Amino acid sequence: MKKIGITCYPTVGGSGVIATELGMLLAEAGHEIHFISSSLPFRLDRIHPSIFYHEVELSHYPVFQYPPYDLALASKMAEVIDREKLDILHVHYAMPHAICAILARNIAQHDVKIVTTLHGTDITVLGIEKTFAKMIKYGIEASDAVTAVSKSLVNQTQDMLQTEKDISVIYNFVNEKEYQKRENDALKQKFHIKEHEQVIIHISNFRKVKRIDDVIKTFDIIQEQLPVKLLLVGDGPEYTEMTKLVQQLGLEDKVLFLGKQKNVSELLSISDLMLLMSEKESFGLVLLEAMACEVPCIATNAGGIPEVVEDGKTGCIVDVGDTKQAADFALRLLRNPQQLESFSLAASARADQLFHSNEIVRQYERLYDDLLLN
Ligand code: GMT
Repeated sequence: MKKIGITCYPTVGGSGVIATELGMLLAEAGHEIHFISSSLPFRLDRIHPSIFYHEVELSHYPVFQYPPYDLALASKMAEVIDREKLDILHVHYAMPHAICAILARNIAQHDVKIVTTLHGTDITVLGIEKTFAKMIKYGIEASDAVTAVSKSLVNQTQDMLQTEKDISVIYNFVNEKEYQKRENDALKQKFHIKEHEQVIIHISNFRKVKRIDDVIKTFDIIQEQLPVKLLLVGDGPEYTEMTKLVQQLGLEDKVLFLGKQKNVSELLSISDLMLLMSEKESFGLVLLEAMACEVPCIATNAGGIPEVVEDGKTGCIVDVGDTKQAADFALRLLRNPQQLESFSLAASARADQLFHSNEIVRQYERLYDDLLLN
């Protein structure tokens, strides 16, 4: 049994989902887990006697123009390391979590090992800014072990930050109990989707990098030839622009904006195809969620996506911006029920074989074991 601290962005996003699911599975495997974050991680929905949550409290002392969150986090981490005698502090995101963890390790009396997991935007967006690049590099190099969620992210990190730090790839995973196909025709009816209509789904945080306009343009080509509906799930900065584009194209009856949704596995279960047209994506957790629910994916060749989707077997990989190729492939697949079925089964088999939570959790446990042996 190990005592493991976990810090992540608790609110939204794939990194928070992975950190929380990992904590819950590690607790089920017999470890003691201490979440240290500014609010309760949103996926922390199961009660377990070995899971503890330590809230980082912000000081609103009037001298501070900005409440010093990073220092409050480091100080809480140091307190928990010493009081709970943590063996490992596993942080998700280099900025600022790795830096805070290193500061906490210096402050604490008890010996702890720092593991940093890179999720993508910390490198692909923040790493570009010179102000942060040096600090991210420091956070990575001073960690005891670093993992990234795809090979592509390892290469990008090493190129961008000019670091020779050993970074191991540990892929993302999904909670298989939740992400599986469940027939639900009633849900289709609730959305007024007719039985013969096929469903295309996109799920994201509606940031510009997700290129949702390409999703809508691809859908526009498809809907000219087939009876289809598009489910747009999520919310974010591009939401309003996208509603305008749908109006301009006259697609209001065929595109359903669902906003943020909790039970995406139910929506995936009524979907025939996923579209993810991002220009940056270190992994694309929604692709794996879709695959686990037997939904083939059409996605771009950005970042780690080709490591998740197997081109021609579980979906199709297109160039960023190539809406025509994406639509051509979708039309071929949707018109051929047998091929669609074989892609669906291949997608769930790949999710099971390459990204099963049992195997991924084992990989993290092996990493912790190796660190504590040295
Ligand atoms: O994609 C986002 O904007 C959210 C971000 C996050 O913090 O969750 O996602 C990143 O981490 C996910 C979990 O590892 C990956 O699946 C996403 O591909 C990655 N996003 C980007 O690289 C843009």
